[in-house]
This record gives sequence, structure tokens and C-alpha cells, in this order.
Amino acid sequence: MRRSPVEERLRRPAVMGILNVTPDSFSDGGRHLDPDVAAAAARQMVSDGAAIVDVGGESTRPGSQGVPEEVELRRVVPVLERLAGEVPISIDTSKAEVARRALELGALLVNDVTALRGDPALAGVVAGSDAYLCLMHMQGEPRTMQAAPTYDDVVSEVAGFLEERLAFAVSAGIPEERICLDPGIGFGKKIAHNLALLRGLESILALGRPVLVGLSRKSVLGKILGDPDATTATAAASVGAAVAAFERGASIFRVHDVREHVEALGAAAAVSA
Ligand code: HH2
Repeated sequence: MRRSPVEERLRRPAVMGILNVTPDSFSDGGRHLDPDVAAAAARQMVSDGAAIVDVGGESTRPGSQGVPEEVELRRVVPVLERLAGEVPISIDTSKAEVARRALELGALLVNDVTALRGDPALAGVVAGSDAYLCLMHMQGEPRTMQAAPTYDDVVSEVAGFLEERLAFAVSAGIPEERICLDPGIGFGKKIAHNLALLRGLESILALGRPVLVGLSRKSVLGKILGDPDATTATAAASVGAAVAAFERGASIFRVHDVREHVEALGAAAAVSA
């Protein structure tokens, strides 16, 4: 099958619901460890208006260590089996084998926070399928990324990185029209870096691909609102930031609170139409 471009399948603004099947994710860790509970949560997200549900079996929160492939598979496969053919799925993984199993079970999109740098076999798995791909920017790795993020010019460095990873993915045989790009909010970035990237989203959009943003409940939003020790943020703060990103051109919004984002982005889209 020849898949339509990302922007046709995930029309702007598209909401991607977050389903972490992990004990330790920063916001919803431990809530979806029972596969039946996880599958029910995914179905609810779709009925709340999510265009796709991003299933992940490994936390990438600051300080996290990563988990072996068998653990990630054990967490996500039972959920994917329950949702196969029913709920549009994105698999949040950087491991080729996890992506391969998820695609076999009908996943539409591979969301790789390492932008094809984590597992050398992943590009081939995506190229050999008709999946969509999200390439995200991260400075460093989750274990250490928030220790001392530094940039000379964060916007041009992130845009340059994404341009290079896009070219790499295309050279590996993944059609450009199936790829979306993500500045990686909170991944090796201080508050000012995250804000600069959102204000400068135009430079990433100039690469010609739809932009996905993950702002939902991230500590940067809690910090902006005055709590220097925040580790998370409210749905209201998340929605406000998502609408601002939408107005700057973002297309896909990775969120925990699906209904709130669907309504807010729907209203924002109607106003700006
Ligand atoms: N953020 C997280 C995980 N995956 N993928 C993309 N493309 N963009 C993001 O911003 C992004 C992502 C981190 O959030 P979460 O999944 O809620 O937490 P954890 O990594 O602790 O599981």
C-alpha cells in the first residue's frame, strides 16, 4: 500500500494521545501497566478525539536509564494486540525489534526520540514498512540530558540537526512525505531553549515537514509559571502552550489530556481558519 503524506493522515491540528505502559513515566507512570486498563485508556482517547495513540514502554524522562528490549516488548505487545486494527497506533521506541513487532500489529507511525541514532537497524525497519516516522531532537541522552544543556544558537542548531536527520532517513529509503519533525521540548534544554524553539518554530517548518510538539505536562511549563522545582504541569498550562504552538504552525500535539486539547485546538483552528 502506498501511504498518503503525514499531513493528510494526521490533519492539522491532530492530537496524539500519550499511553505510557511504564512504571516510571514522569506524569502517567504506573497507571497503565495492566494491558486491559491501557487498552481501555487508548479507546477512550480515540473517543475523545485523538487521531492516534502513542504507546511507549520505556520512559525517557530526565535521569531515566532505559530498559532492555525484552522488557519493552513485554510491556507494549499485549496492549498493541488488544488494539490491533481498532485504534490508530504510534509506537514510541528507538529499538528496531520493538518497532518491527508494533508494525506487524498494525502501528502506523514510529516515534523515535533518538531520530534514528539509537538503533542502527531501525531505519531499515521503517523503510521496509509503509510507516510514518517522527524524528525528534535531543541533546545528550535521557540519563544526563538535563545536567548542562548548552547551545550557541538553539534554533539554528536544532533545525540543522533535524535537517541532517531528515536527509539521513530519506537516504535510508524512508519517503520524505511520511516524516514529521519534533524540536524535542525538554530533551536537553533549559527553559529559555524551549521557549526560543517555540518562538522560532518557523525555522523548523522551513524544512518543509509537519512539526509535532510534545509540551504536555512538562516541567518547563510548571517552571515558567513560577515553581522552580516543578516536575510536571497542569492540563491548563499544557493546552495554553499547545495553542501557542499551533498558532506558530505546529501540526501534531502529543498530549495526556486528549479532550481538553481537541477542544482547545479545534476552537483555535476555527478562529484562525
Ligand atoms: N516526550 C516524551 C516522550 N516521547 N516523543 C516525541 N516525539 N516528542 C516528545 O516531546 C516526547 C516524546 C516524554 O514524555 P512522556 O512520554 O509523557 O514521559 P516519559 O518519557 O517519562 O515516559
